[in-house]
Amino acid sequence: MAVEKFRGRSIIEAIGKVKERLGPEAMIISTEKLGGNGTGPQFEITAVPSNTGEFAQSPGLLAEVKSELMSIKDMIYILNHTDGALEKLIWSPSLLNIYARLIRSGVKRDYAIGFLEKSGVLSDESTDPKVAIVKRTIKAIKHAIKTKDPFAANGNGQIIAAFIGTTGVGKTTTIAKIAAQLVLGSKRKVGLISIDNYRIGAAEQIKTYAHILGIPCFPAFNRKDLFFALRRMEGRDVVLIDTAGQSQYDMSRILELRQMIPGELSISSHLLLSVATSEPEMHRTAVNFGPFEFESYIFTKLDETQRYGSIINQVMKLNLPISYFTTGQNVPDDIEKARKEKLLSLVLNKN
Ligand SMILES: Nc1nc2c(ncn2[C@@H]2O[C@H](COP(=O)(O)OP(=O)(O)O)[C@@H](O)[C@H]2O)c(=O)[nH]1
Ligand SMILES: [Mg+2]
Repeated sequence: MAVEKFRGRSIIEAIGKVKERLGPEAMIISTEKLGGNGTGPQFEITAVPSNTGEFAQSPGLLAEVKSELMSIKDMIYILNHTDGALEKLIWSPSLLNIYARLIRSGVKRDYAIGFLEKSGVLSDESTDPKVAIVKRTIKAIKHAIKTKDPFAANGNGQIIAAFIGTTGVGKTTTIAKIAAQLVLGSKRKVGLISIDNYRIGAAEQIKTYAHILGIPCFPAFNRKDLFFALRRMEGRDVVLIDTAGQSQYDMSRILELRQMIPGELSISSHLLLSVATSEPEMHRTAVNFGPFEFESYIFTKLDETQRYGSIINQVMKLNLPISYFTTGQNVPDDIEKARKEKLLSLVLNKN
């Protein structure tokens, strides 16, 4: 294998030399910070061209090397998206690699560095490379995320859950999916209520789903209706409350809806956020729906993006458990209970 070493006063200079000689697809095998008095070269990069003979004869080996190492192209991407922290990363290509994956998924730089710091891989240079680095980083991320199933039978009687979020985020569809799972999968007795305080006709859509599942569904246009509907649902194990007509920017409507859901009843709220929306909008929604003191996030429309870092960023900003991911328009199939492993595989996907 045509391994070559390149030295530079800065990492950028060293990378420039590799790129010039071996091209942007060259793979970095190792990086090293050299000792010395600061006048000579400070960094050394060991690299191979990606089409080198041995790799070309064995495409499997190339794929394997590519999945663990980083190309010059990726390295340049990282250089353009990181300031300051890079020096801590350069001693290990696998460290750079996992960092690059996080950044490419859209995980904020500070959070990505934070995970690496927590896992200890930045300070402990004796860490057995590759496997340990990936494992420890994954562990640190898992530690920072919580998941929760709001409908796990808890022996405490009826579970009442309201689904909140911006119009179009997927509330009604998600309720239909969850109701179907609970009815068909877990044989639970489920009832649906649709709060529609602006009479925009949202009840029709959910009524159709209720009809298909053979479960009761009542509309509620005011607090009195809601009490009435809840009384009629007394024999139900789980009551799912749909809400309609809220914009994340319309605080007065959000607060009106909040007032309709009485605090004295133990109704938990769950906030739906679409991963297809921009991150500032996602966070704004979470803040504006704050008065509900929602218990979990449901991230919707995972099928509409390829960057999942915003989920991690949101959870880091406001740390609440994730209950579900929805992955498409099909009712009831396109939903799954949130699992940390799933989120990690999305965020660290090989790209
Ligand atoms: N691609 C995709 N579309 C979804 C998903 N969940 C819901 N939708 C679609 O988003 C649109 C709005 O959904 P709806 O449940 O009516 O949103 P609501 O206004 O919050 O009740 C519908 O066309 C749904 O089919 C999802 O996970 N992926
Ligand atoms: Mg709806």
